[in-house]
Amino acid sequence: MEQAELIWHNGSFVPWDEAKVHVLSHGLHYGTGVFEGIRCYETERGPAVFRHKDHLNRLEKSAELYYLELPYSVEEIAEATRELIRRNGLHACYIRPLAFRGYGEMGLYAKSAPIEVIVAVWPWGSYLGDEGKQKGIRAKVSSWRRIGPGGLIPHAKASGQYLNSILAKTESANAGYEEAILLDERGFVCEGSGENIFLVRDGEIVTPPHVASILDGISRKSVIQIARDLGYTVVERDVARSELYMAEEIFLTGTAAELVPVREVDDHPVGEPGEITRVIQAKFEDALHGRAEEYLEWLDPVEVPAEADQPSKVSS
Ligand code: PPE
Repeated sequence: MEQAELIWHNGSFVPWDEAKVHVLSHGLHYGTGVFEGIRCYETERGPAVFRHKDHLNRLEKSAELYYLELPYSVEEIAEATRELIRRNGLHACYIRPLAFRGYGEMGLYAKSAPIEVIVAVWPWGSYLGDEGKQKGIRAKVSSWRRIGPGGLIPHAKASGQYLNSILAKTESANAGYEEAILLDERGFVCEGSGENIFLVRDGEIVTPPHVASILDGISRKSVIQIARDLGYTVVERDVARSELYMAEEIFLTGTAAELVPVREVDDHPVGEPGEITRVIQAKFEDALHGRAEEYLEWLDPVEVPAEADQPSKVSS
């Protein structure tokens, strides 16, 4: 991975190589952590973080769902992040806040193990490749079902839960596909290993609902709004697996991936990225990069002092 100079760790800005934890950190053993994936984009008005507050509110909610008390407020983490981006001299980057139970007590009810919080930022290009964003990717329905509400909390973005995504992603990558699509425990379409999913059926846009164990994606929410503003009908409803093979268009949305068309599922062709996908992708890219006036409120500007206005590293 690409590195930056500094990482914010429990209130301090520390050199990248010195941001360390004890091997008996609780989160390492039990997955007791919650995190976010956020992006900062270079815009005409300077670097800006996309839906910063929404992501941090979800972090706070994920923590609360797992009884982890965040020692910093959303506003404190937001300010630390803006400062971290400035100090690292970055104009576009991926942002990874993580809160986890640290070192101090083992066992499952380790109330006295402190909660540590870090924010790391680094340049990270297209998650599923630039070519994938242009031409679409090949996906495979996973043999692993998405975690269900009977055992975990699909709405939380929690570290331990990602073993499920990793199983699915590994299976699909080993089989030569670029992404996995997981079904929920009932057998309906849920989402990608790290993205929400949308289909076009009879000109209507369809996406699985909250009860299908999805992560309530912020890109998903943004794309639903953009699509409706453009005049498309968006329906949140259960989607049968076979609809993946009959869809006119399919695309995935996520912070790391952004909007990525799917051109093939389980070796059934979906085809080249279709018109609806293209139109929404273009508008979404405009929103991310501050080129869409109507969505400027989604961007949290990182004010960079004029003399420090020299990008040392820039990613798209
Ligand atoms: N579902 C899952 C399981 C998921 O991990 C993500 C984000 C989404 C949906 C889309 O959510 P949103 O980013 O709010 O639109 N996945 C993050 C982690 C990727 C990683 O490999 O790490 C991300 O995109 O940052």
